[in-house]
Amino acid sequence: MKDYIAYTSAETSPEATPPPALPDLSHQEFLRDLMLGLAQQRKSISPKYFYDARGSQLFDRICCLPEYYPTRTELAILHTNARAIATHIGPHAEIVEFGAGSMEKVRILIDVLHSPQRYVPIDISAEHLLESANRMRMAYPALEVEPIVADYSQIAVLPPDVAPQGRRVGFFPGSTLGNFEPNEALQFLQMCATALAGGAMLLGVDLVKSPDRLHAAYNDSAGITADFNRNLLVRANRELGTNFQPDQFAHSAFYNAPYQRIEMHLVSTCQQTVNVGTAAFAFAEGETLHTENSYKFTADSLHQLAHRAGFTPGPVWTDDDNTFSLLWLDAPPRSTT
Ligand code: AVI
Repeated sequence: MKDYIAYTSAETSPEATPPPALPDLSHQEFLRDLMLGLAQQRKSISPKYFYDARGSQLFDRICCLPEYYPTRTELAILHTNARAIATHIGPHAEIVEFGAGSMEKVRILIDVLHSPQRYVPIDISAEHLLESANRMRMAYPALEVEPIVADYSQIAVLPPDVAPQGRRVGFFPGSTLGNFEPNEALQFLQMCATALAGGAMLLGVDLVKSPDRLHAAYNDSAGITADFNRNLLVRANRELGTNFQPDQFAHSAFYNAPYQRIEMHLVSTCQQTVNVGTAAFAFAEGETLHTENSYKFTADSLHQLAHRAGFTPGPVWTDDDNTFSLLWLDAPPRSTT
């Protein structure tokens, strides 16, 4: 029996199972996106390129920083409400985790579920996914663990349901939804509503709060977020042969209140030119490369978004300070045609 499924972004059917995406292919995509992003009047690049091995390690460190409240707050909400959430999920469930990473949070749920049937973690990082999936198999021998190596935002079709007596529940913690642009967030949730028809989704999102608290979370005193931001340039130099001078780019993160989002940028500290492939891109002093948006939500904005995506919002679990929330969203019924 094969112990994982690999999808490319072009093929999302479980019947078509090509080998894991070749590194060259992802380099080509990175090169194309970087060239397109640098050619824009306002230079930008997708935050998905933060997560090479070093970027993932730096992100793990960010999650433990005193200023970065989302991870520990979400973990606390999960611990406090695990049994109530388990009642909603019900027995014999199948949990599909989008962007599974270390699978730490899902364990809190699996530990209290009644006879969970299958766990389907989806992640683009094959090595990390398969290692974590093996740890899950050892920790939960009765649970079927079926990892899928793929860009979870492209998975329109999930493997056939194995648990007809239980529900299929999507789990998307960590407020990663906030790293999508609003139209992408809607499209992703619409895709989830279809893929999870008859089931539900548990979504973890960061909430709008005082700009000072937000600012501190993305400008930590140890400088880990700055390293995480600059690592994108280090990665480009290594993988694409670009000649960014990371120390000539300053980390900048601020709360853009009208858009309800943290913006992260790399600010060129001098006039300089960067070579990417055969092209050269000029940076004026003070010009920025926009590397990430992290949208924050309100109860209202979340309800509207969920409705527009086709979900029916249910209970919301939050902390006493309304810092972070976990939302239960019922997917539409399965179509009988
Ligand atoms: C992964 N994501 C939800 C994090 C966030 O808060 O937007 C990424 C991050 N960027 C800087 N710090 C953490």
